[in-house]
Amino acid sequence: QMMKFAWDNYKQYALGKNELRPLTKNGHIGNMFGGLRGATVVDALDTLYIMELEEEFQEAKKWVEKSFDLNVNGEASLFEVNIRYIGGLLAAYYLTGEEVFKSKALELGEKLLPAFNTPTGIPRGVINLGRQEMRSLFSPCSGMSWSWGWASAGSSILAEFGTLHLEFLHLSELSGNPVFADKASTSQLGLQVLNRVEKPQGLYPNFLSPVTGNWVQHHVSIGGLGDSFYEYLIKSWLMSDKKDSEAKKMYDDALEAIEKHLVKKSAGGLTYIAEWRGGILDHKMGHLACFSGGMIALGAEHTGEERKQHYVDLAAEITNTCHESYARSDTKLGPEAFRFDAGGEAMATRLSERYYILRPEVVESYMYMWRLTHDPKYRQWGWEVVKALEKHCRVEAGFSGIRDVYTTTPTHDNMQQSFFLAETLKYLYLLFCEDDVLSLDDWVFNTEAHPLPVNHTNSKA
Ligand code: DMJ
Repeated sequence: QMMKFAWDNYKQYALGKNELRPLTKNGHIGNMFGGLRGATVVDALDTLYIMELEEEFQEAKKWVEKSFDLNVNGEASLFEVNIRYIGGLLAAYYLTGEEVFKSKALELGEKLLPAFNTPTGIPRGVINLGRQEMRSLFSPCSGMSWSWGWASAGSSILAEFGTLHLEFLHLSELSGNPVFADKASTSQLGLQVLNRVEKPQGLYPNFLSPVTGNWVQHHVSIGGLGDSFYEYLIKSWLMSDKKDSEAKKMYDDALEAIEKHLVKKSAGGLTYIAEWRGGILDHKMGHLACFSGGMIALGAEHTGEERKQHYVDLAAEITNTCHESYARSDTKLGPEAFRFDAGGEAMATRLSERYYILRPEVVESYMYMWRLTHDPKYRQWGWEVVKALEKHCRVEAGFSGIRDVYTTTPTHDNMQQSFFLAETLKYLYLLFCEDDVLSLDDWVFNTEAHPLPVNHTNSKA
């Protein structure tokens, strides 16, 4: 019902725009997708399908067939286009077998390739989606790429260039063209650049120069800027039916370094993952970092018996801390970031970190922890989130983020994020499904919760 409500309102007030603004009842386009439209449609396709919202799925499919225009000319985030659009289209194709999703995914994938034309092959973060061969006086930037203006010294971001290969491997698989896999596979990145460059204490900093292949700044985080790089290492291995041993080794080594240098316990007994700035710890966890409970749980299932319990415990402790960040707020929704210092534990201490934008990471970890342990507390915690969303985020025409989780009368931010339909609602739904609905043995979820099939043919080779 929540999904239907979110979709129906998007359809009524914002179909074809990227997101719904539920207070003003209009659409939002934004500047992340380079002129592409319908981010919510593409992000919602697989969730509608999985939830058997047949009529709504057909509405979304019809929009993709009739109105999804790839002939655009604007600056897009390579990462966001990949995880939301390519991921969403691929998942819709694999679930339904409908050719339209496959052909759109391949066409869009082609448009992203020029981003990899750098001295190291590490892509830049921003790409102009106009066709390169159409470059002219009127669209001189078609096919060109840039680094984000805010990223230090023209660097590329770990969580962006490290979050491409799941989707790109499938683009190669579906097209028979190895170019996608060659550009983005873990082994390419791993062997050629990341394995060569020295890692401070085994940690991966967040900023790397696509020109020299060296780190630009020593900020390490399992939250924003770093997060899905680690996620895609373990998922690469799983998606390859456990054949991509290099990705597994990179994941194991990275997790060991993270545990050694960043995992801490607060005075009150909460386990958290701190951030690292040139050797100094920042005792803060972002909401984004809360996906890590689920990731460590997923990895634990496939670890040797002697380490398995250790990682199950670590995943449970981190998930518990993230639950505390929700439980300690007045709305029972968690802040964008929370700290562990004299000011308190698992609570935001800065005004600017008190907001909640319908993010999925905490319920994502509940879903993985549930599937791993079947401890009913994860379903209870998920249900607390459902109730809180209904109470504080549901408005007349959709769901909205809130500006302060520490007040029971929060103001709304007037934005229904597309990832709310792609991820938050999908993970909540799966938390209450049987384990064979999108079994973790057969599917890996990309970082936007779009399911991609495990390549079981590998095991027959
Ligand atoms: C999503 O777009 C993805 O999960 C991404 O990896 C991180 N942030 C958002 C949701 O919070």
